[in-house]
Amino acid sequence: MIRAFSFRLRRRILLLSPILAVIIFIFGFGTLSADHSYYNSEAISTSFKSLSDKFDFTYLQNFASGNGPYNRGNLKSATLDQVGYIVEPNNVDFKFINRRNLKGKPAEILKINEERYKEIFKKEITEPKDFDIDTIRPPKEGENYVLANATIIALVRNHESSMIGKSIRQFEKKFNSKFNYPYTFLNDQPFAESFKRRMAKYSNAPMEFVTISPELWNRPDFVDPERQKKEMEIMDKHNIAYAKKESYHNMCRFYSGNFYNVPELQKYRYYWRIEPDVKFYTNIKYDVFKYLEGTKKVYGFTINLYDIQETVKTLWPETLNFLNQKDNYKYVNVNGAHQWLLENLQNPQINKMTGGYSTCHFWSNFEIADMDFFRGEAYNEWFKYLDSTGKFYYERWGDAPIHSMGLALFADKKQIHWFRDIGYFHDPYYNCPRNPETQLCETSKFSKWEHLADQNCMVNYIDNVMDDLDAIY
Ligand SMILES: Nc1nc2c(ncn2[C@@H]2O[C@H](COP(=O)(O)OP(=O)(O)O)[C@@H](O)[C@H]2O)c(=O)[nH]1
Ligand SMILES: [Mg+2]
Repeated sequence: MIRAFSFRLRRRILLLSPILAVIIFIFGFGTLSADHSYYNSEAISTSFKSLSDKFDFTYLQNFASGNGPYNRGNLKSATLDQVGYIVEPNNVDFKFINRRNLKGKPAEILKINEERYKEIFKKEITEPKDFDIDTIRPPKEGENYVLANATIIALVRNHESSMIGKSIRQFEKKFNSKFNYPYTFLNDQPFAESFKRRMAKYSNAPMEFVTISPELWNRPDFVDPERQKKEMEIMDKHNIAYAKKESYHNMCRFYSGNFYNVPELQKYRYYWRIEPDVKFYTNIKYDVFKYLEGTKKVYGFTINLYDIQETVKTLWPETLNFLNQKDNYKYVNVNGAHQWLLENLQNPQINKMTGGYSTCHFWSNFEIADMDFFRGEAYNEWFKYLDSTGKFYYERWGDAPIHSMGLALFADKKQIHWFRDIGYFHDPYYNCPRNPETQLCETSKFSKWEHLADQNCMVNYIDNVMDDLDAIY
């Protein structure tokens, strides 16, 4: 009986097999393709986005049963390989994906990137196209113009009056005389009357002179002075600029996590940071603050470069520590510029020392940005953690890599803007566009010194982060 039954059943199955095959094909393929959609970068970025918004991980359970090809370990490595990140509680990690499929030794990669940089700069550009710039033109004589909620920030010392004066002269000519945005001068020492008088000569805009409180400026008590001294000696022996200068460490920490807490800056949202002895080469004929506001962007930069790896040896590992504690994974923006933080082709020796961080960063001596981003919970919680390590002193973490890493992790990459149209110089690097409004710099030149060509990270940003280079300019 059993035999006959099983034979009949087998025969029936045999007869039905074409139909079954179709059913399996339709349903099976549907499920399979659903599985595969998990590995599709579009899909994963949306699912992860909703994931971090709602903290809903149920969609992962299909893959997380521990059986078959979708067990936890495989899921993690497959996800990292496909999309370059995994973001779950106590399981946050990132990986660089060589999407351009660049091959060769670092020197060869550099050559490719240099040529691409030059090629990109050949294009003549004018103003951003993703906003109606005509609505944010400078006011005409006598016209009532409502300014954005913004200020020009300059942290300076009394003895830098002539150098900051040089910057302001150009800055006024190229931009601010058209708008008269107010200045906020910051200093850890009281500004001298002579300094204030001198600044008033450079601009008609309102000026505020602020002494930073010691709580926001000085080394915090939990930093061990003995350890600091020891570490500073080591960095100094390795020729790291400013390694032993405590005031420089204070400055970096202040700009990293405290400037937006200065009481006099609470009334402002946007700022443009300027520094002594910088140059502006382009006549800017629109309100850059209203541009950020109107496009909902939080940060604008001009120069993008590598850092001295020894200054940020453990910044990335500490950041991963932070993201893998409590529910801090939720701060990661899955549409962030992570890949740029991890690029490892042009200067791979750097990533080896930094635990994976490329050291690519926006050069923060030029910033046009939204302080509310830095005031937000994600950036602040992360900064508090970093500060608690004392490594603004034991290492020499700069405010530029800190701002940049925070932006790349917690902001959407679309909220970060390359002010490609603004010609700018801070010794020894340029952003010099082919723009009819640009004068006195050499188009596409990156550095005053040829041997610094390998410090340029702009192409890595363009190719690993920007979706469409031509969409904005
Ligand atoms: N008030 C004050 N400003 C400082 C101090 N150290 C640096 N700065 C300012 O911080 C900014 C960065 O310093 P800078 O010397 O230009 O550093 P670099 O651009 O990294 O070489 C500049 O605007 C300086 O004027 C300091 O001890 N006190
Ligand atoms: Mg400087």
